[in-house]
Amino acid sequence: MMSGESDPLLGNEEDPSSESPSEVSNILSFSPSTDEMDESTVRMVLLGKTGSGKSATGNSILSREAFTAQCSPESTTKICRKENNEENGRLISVIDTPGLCDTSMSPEEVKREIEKCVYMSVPGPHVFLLVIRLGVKITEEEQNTVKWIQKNFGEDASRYTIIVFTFRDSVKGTTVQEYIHASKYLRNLIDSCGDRYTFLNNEDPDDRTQVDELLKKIQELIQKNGGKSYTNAMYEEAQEKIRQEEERVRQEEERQKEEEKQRIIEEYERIKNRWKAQLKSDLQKMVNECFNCWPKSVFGIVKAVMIGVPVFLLGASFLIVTSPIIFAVWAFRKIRNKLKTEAEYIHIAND
Ligand SMILES: Nc1nc2c(ncn2[C@@H]2O[C@H](COP(=O)(O)OP(=O)(O)O)[C@@H](O)[C@H]2O)c(=O)[nH]1
Ligand SMILES: [Mg+2]
Repeated sequence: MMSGESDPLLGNEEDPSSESPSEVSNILSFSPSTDEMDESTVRMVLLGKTGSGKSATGNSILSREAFTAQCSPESTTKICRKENNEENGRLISVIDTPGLCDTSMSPEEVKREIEKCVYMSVPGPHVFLLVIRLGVKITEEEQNTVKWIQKNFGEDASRYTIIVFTFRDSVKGTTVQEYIHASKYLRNLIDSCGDRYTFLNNEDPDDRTQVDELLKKIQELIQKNGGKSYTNAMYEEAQEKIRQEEERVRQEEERQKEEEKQRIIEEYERIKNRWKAQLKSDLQKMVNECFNCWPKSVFGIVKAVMIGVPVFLLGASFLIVTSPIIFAVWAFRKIRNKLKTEAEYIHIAND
């Protein structure tokens, strides 16, 4: 799966509450048939990505077309299906599951269906066959599928897992051993599954040695586990761990949200107080400036009055004092001129 794309498996993990109690109890109330209770039955569950060859592997093991193996990008197996076969006097029960990255099913549906396999194989599967296709690049989607299995079935599941590499025929020019050992991821995966793996070419149903080898490995594993199978309790424990982890993540997210909220409130208060202080200081400055201006203005007015009034009074007094003199001089000169003119006239007349 490319990063950024929605992962039906991981998406599924985010909502444990999506399973209604009634659905879970339906699964739990699954009643096993007699063969499942038979201690000699070998119970195996096929897990893996869509198209990895799960159904074909089931058919190879059962030596018949029990499941529909199809070359389709979408899984043809929508529900867990169980098929039995007798092999050397021993009953083999194979459960085929939907592809873990099936795009035609919702993550909830896939999870619900896959978890049925545990209850379908009561008292529990002896082995999980983790099917991985050879010859194609191990994608992020493939890795997520494995992660999903490890997470949902828990750490215990690896003790019951055998990796089945299908499409053995597609590896050309190098041995399959060399092929898988060239990948660090596959080496680590094999290591985490106790070095248990095998190869299959499902297109060669006549080659029984490959199936016999797988059955031998399954037998060895059962013996190693003392005949015990993976149990519902282990599954429930793994699910409880997931729920606890999800709860922890939810609480962590809530705590982070709360912290973010507090940080925003504090930031808001800090900005508000800064602006308040700024506004207050600006106002104070304005008031101070006004008060500083006032005395200057008053002094200016007083100064103008004190200088202007005496100057005005002086001017007015000068005019009052000088104007009669000027008038007298003017009148005297006027009378003198008149008298002079009249005297001249009389003089002329007397002549
Ligand atoms: N060449 C080759 N084809 C295979 C092998 N295993 C499965 N296939 C083909 O791969 C396709 C998908 O297989 P299927 O079992 O339906 O995959 P599932 O989705 O995992 O169940 C089918 O066409 C199979 O015939 C194999 O080992 N070699
Ligand atoms: Mg299938």
